[in-house]
Amino acid sequence: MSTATPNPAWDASELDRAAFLAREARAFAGADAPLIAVRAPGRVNLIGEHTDYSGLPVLPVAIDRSVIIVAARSLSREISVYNSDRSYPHREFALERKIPPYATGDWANYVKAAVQGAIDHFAARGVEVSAMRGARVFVDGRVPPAAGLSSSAALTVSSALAFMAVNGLELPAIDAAAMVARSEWYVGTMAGGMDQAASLLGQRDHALFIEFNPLRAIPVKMPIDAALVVADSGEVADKSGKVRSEYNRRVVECRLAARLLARALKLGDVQILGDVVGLMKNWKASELVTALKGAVPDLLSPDLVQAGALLGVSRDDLARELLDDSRIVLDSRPLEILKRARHVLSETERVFRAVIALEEGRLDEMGRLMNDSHRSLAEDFECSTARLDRMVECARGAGALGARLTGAGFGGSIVALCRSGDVDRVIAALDADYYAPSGIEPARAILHASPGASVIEIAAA
Ligand code: NG1
Repeated sequence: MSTATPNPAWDASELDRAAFLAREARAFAGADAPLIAVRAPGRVNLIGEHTDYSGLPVLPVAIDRSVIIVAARSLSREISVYNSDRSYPHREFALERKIPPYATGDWANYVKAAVQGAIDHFAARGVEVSAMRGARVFVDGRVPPAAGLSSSAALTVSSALAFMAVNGLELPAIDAAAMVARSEWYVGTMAGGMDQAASLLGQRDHALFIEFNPLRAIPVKMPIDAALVVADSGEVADKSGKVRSEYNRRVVECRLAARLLARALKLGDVQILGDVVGLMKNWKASELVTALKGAVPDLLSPDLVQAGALLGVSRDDLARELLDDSRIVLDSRPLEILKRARHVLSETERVFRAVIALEEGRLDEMGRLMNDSHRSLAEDFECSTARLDRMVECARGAGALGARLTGAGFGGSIVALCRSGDVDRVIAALDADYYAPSGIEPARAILHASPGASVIEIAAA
């Protein structure tokens, strides 16, 4: 029998999962080995989609679907990772200053990304990798993968906390969030920091208003009669393939929009749209879009020659800065500048309005903002799909106050905001009008805002 330190953030099933993993861990590490257990939730984003990598705010909630890790410190310098889902094979890698990734798509790259992030962070503060120890790590993930619910962030956050805990390294949650924010870059996605921040800083019954540069999170109470239905389209939003190149292309388009807008407004050194918004505080999104429209064509050639000419920099310099040392490859489609900027800037205004709507309990307004967000994502950001569009229509038709795709899109899930009394109707409609005709196993649930990640100790038998 192992006893876990009580922590109200963990529900009974999560403690059971930890106890199960602890039995496996003890079989390897010995009955007396001190064990730590970590819980890190996934997240669903209410609004503020594709804004985080422009340094603009988001409004997610951490959810009651989590990754649990149990880890034992080892004397070796190997990290050995086991997954309770045996379709994710056992992996083992050595601790070193620069850890080479596995092949693209390998699940354990997220563990490597987390460990690499911690090594970089602590090495910069004088803790050398040679002083760090390896661990046996046992993972049980219950955040649906590739569904827009940040299973990857739950895995990187839990891995980072486990690695730190076995090495006696500590950080306040906000600093840990900043540390792991860039972890997905290791796997080749130029993601922003929303997912990791939500997983680390979540609070029960609250959404989180998250701002970046510097990272800051303010809890926003969810109105008592609000319920969130999350439904998976069954269309896999796989970040290791096509979705990743679409995502990274959007990142480049947004960065270009920022520089072109800064040039039009004579703003000097600007990298992301968040810089522009910060400098032009009194300007509305529509005014910024008009300024951009007056200055550049809506579409630019993908070779970056035209963009370089407009910005007065060489094509090669621009490529070096925007394409992350050629990790991003652009195909032959023209780059969309105006539409992408219009989405990001208008979405930012919606996030601020959404915070007020939630604080004032105006769920109708919140629903409208979510609907507007979906329309903008579909038309201007072009990251919705026919299935996601069908699902949001279906949820709204059955009484949801608002519904939108959540996460990067190109598949994955929708989130519908409902009054508690309407939830059953919305779920029944999704089952009857979306899942049944498409022949897809229903995958929808009512999710609750849950606490952020935490570490507990499991005492020896
Ligand atoms: P999902 O699709 O949930 O992985 C992605 C990014 C976020 C954010 C959203 C769009 C990753 C790991 N996360 O979320 O940072 O940019 O898209 O708002 O790529």
